[in-house]
Amino acid sequence: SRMEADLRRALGAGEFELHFQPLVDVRTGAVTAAEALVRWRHPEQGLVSPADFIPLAEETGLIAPLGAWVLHTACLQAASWPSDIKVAVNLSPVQFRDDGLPQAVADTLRATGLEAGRLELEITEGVLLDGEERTLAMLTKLRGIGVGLAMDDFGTGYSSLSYLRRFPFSKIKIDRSFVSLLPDDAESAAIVRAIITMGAGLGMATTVEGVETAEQYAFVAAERCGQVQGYHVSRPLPAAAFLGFLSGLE
Ligand code: G
Ligand code: G
Ligand code: MN
Ligand code: NA
Repeated sequence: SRMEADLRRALGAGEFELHFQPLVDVRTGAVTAAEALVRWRHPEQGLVSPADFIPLAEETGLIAPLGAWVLHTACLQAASWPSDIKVAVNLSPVQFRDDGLPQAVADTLRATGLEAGRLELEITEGVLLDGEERTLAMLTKLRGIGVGLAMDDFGTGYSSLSYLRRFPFSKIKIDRSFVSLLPDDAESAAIVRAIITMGAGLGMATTVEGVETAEQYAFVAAERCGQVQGYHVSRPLPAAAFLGFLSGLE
């Protein structure tokens, strides 16, 4: 297709960039991490959302070079940040299906000089459908490298609580669909509270996504989630603006 050719061209032309959305520790208010979110700076269409090109990249196999670029660039940039700040990178289920992934992650850490403990890989529940043995082997290899593993969009799709027990995740990211009706909606409040409690009981960090208001922030902070991510703290920012945010200049 035309967009496929355009996507291929864009990779060569260096039209992709990463934006970074801060994650804040609710106890200290400090930024502890940033999630890398890819954007396509298209010469005619302007900034294109990944929702509009990741699916095509997955269908065409272009996600392999694009995902490698994202991982390398996120690690390289994070290596220049203060050493207490981690970077989180989203992995497509297609990348997860590649047996070479653990080696590629280890190679990227070595090439960029980023300490393994500062990289967190975000995985959606979809990858867990590939087969339990293979998934467990892959996750175990990745954890063996020393990177963090976050279960992204938790609570959507085919979540099973047993996944959390069986697989070595270090973090749960509570999907923003559970946050949008907080703090007034009793059902949402009960679900968010229960997931935070469960994460704590399983020794996993929890990040609440999609926190847009001061009231939502206060609710999840009172429930003692680990971190908060959302427009109330900051939108995803270009690299330079993220560094400005860190220094309190924004
Ligand atoms: O930032 P936002 O609206 O634009 O992202 C939309 C979707 O694209 C989200 O589901 C997000 O996880 C996904 N996404 C953003 N960056 C990446 C990336 O680098 N790789 C993959 N696989 N998905 C990404
Ligand atoms: O699917 P994943 O959780 O990786 O992607 C995060 C998505 O959520 C990105 O598209 C990001 O831009 C978006 N996002 C981040 N914070 C907020 C928020 O506070 N509200 C909404 N509606 N979206 C958000
Ligand atoms: Mn994510
Ligand atoms: Na998410």
